[in-house]
Amino acid sequence: PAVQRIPTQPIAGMKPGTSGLRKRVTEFQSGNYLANFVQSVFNAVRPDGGFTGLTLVLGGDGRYFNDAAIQLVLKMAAANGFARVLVGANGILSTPAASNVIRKNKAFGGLILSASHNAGGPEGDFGIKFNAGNGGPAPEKLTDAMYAESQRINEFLTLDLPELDVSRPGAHRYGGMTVEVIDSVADYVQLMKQLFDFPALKAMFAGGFRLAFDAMHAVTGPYAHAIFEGELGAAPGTVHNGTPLKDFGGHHPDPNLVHAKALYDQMMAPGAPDLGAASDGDGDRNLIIGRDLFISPSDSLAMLAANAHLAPAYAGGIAGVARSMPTSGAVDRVAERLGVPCFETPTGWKFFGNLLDAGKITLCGEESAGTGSNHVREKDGIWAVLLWLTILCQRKQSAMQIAQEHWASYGRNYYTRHDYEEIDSTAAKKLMADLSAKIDAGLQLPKLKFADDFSYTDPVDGSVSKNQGLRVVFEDGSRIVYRLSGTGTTGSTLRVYIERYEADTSQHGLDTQAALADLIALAGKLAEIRERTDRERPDVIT
Ligand code: VG1
Ligand code: CO
Repeated sequence: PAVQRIPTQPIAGMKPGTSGLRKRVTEFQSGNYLANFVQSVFNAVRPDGGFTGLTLVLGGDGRYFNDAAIQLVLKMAAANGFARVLVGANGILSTPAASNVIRKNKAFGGLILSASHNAGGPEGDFGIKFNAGNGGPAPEKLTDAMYAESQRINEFLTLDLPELDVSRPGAHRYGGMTVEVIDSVADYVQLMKQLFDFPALKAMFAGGFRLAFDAMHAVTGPYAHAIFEGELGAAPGTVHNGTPLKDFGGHHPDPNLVHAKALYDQMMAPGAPDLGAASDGDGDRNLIIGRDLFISPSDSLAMLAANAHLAPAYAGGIAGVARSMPTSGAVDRVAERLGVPCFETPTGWKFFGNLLDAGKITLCGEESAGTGSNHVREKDGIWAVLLWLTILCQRKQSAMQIAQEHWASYGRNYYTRHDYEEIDSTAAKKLMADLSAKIDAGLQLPKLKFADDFSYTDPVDGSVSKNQGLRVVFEDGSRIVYRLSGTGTTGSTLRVYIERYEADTSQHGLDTQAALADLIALAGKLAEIRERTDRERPDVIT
């Protein structure tokens, strides 16, 4: 069939946020919304020679609207001249699996359909993002270009083709293009086998080790079944909520203490398994809970960095680490002891890409339950669980012992994040603007080291990203950080990150909220949170 050029008009608000474009499903379904954005992406990334001979990777987390979006993207990819699309069977690829498929096949890039930890279903959220040939999320320069294209678009290209059955594996001719339906899980399992000692882990499970993994009815179900129960022989039932559902069973597939409470309760109860873990909608996050101990993601990153050499992939040591600015400084101390650099980047995985590509870092992570390494260019939930399993296996200790020894050796960074969700956007922006002005005017606080608005200069390409969060930092390294979420779809979400370093081992067993009570109170007062948001308390505390 001939390429159809469908006239269209720009639609406001198509600005990719922290991780792609996320909107309500209903917004994506209206008019030409999705087609406009996909064409804007293609226009922004199209090489001079067009897409001739190039491969696109396509897959999503399986949420509501995934199926329809896959079909639309296939038609548009064919019309825009791609030679080949690799699509996960049934349109499914976890975010780290998609990153791997792009890299392994030297694809031009990929489109990942996901709103990650946001709720799904007809009333929930949908999202889409472009990853480049390195397998990583498009850098800001590209997302800015996509937005610019969306503001001047006047047509999109498509083909009048019947729907393609993406449940049939193998190669299919589609328009002038080939669509290869690939196994969603196989390549990923193979990659994990290269990084970790599967026989050793298998022996640990055979010896009675117990894991509880909550897939939250999201994309990791099939991956977790295949790896933990299949390859490693963990008991059937190790994977909870392992059947992906389009609406995640009505829950937020967000692995934190609020949304993964059932797992937390199980880990705190008598007879708890040895390790509890969970992942999110698209499989890039991880939550780690030891028996009787929740390990904060910031601590987890530090502990993984300190012990990474226990896994075959990192036996030679790590080149460096990076963390997002709001992530605690626990990993900085590990880097210092290892004698490797530690980079501080803005929030969002796209900022790690250059550092990983340049070989400056091996491991990186964020306080929002994301950790990863140079094996792909996304954070990777199951990878983090496998690295934790490796550490437990090699050290023959419990997660609790490992954490306590870590704190005794490095000190403990008490850390919490308070989220005020879906608050009025105008009030949220004013709160930030007024606090910023207050900081510019000079804060008068005892033992204040500095306060500023975080700005990042990429050490590889020199690009500058401003306004990445307000920081109030004290002489002893204690910090309060404020930023507005870039992944929400309704109103604004204020995130307040609070941290205090404690060197004294006798003070390492405190309740986190109690240990941070003074700073939490100060954080509220400085930004006038209660007055300006009308909220008595945060919606989510992690
Ligand atoms: C949040 C997290 C951030 C993470 C991003 C995408 O962004 O804070 O650390 O990279 O989600 O994660 P924000 O702008 O809402 O704070 V995911 O798992 O949604 O791909
Ligand atoms: Co995610």
